[in-house]
Amino acid sequence: MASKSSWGGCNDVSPLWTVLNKMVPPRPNPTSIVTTWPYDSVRPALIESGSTVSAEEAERRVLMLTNPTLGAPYTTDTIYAGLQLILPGETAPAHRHVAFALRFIVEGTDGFTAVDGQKLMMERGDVILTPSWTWHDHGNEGPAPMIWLDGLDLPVYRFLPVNFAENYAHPRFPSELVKGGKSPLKIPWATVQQELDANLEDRSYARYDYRLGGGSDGAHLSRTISAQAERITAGTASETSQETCSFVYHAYEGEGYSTVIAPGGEEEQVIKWKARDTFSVPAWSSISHTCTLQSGQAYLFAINDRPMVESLGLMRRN
Ligand code: GTQ
Repeated sequence: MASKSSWGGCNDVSPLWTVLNKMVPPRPNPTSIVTTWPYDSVRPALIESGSTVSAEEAERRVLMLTNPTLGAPYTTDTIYAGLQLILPGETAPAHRHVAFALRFIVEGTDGFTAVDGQKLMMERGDVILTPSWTWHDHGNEGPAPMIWLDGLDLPVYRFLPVNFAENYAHPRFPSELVKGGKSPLKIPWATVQQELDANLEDRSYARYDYRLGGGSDGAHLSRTISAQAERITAGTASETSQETCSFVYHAYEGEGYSTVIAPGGEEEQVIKWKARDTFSVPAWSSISHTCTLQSGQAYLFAINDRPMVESLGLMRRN
């Protein structure tokens, strides 16, 4: 049972005036902190999990990226992320849940996600969507481990406890390979990079917001979480931005660092990254990305909570 509160001889009441500043703070006040998951550290652990537990047994063989202040399922206050491994020949059995999931493919070839009968092959940099309540299973028909970043809206269900799941009666939901590989549920990296690289000479920085249907006026990838990609030219930095969104960043290509000032903190944190590293950025952080390559471009992918922040009328930016 929860601890009892009382005041003035009355049970189950508590004085607001002792906590008002915490409940109604002078600025956005996320609990999560900037955290980094260098791929060089996570990958060996993930590979080790491959010899400890099978994908079938684990159902989803994932190392969750847990924010140290909050634990699972929080990577930021609103976003869950994890790195999932499927070894050659394995299947992660079919299930469906209320939670929305997106995946960003990190390594491997000839892996697939089947979503409601559509079998989608996955390549590095692809984003694959699993909308709420769609049957999905994963498999690896290639010769090497398949690893991807899962992004889900699981923290939402801590205050809206309506997420639930169902297992399919068989490991795989019947699916057919999608002809030509094109599906509204798959956004290949090439289309994203093409957008980011438009006017490469004139713009040292570009941001692409993933939207359903690919255009700039489509809906966000879900009603809770979505994604963006950013390009930074060698030797340059992006302008500093501050939004009431939180982010799980994942470096796709290149090298650089991000400077982050979390809300309320004076201190600037410098996060060094290279391809395949992941880091979390709490809401209302000031953030700027620098590419330290001698030439070329760095590309960052990020899961964000923009849809819910916008739809609730909570979007603020500097
Ligand atoms: O692939 O369905 O990382 O349900 C966490 C929960 C992945 C999934 C996760 C999930 C999934």
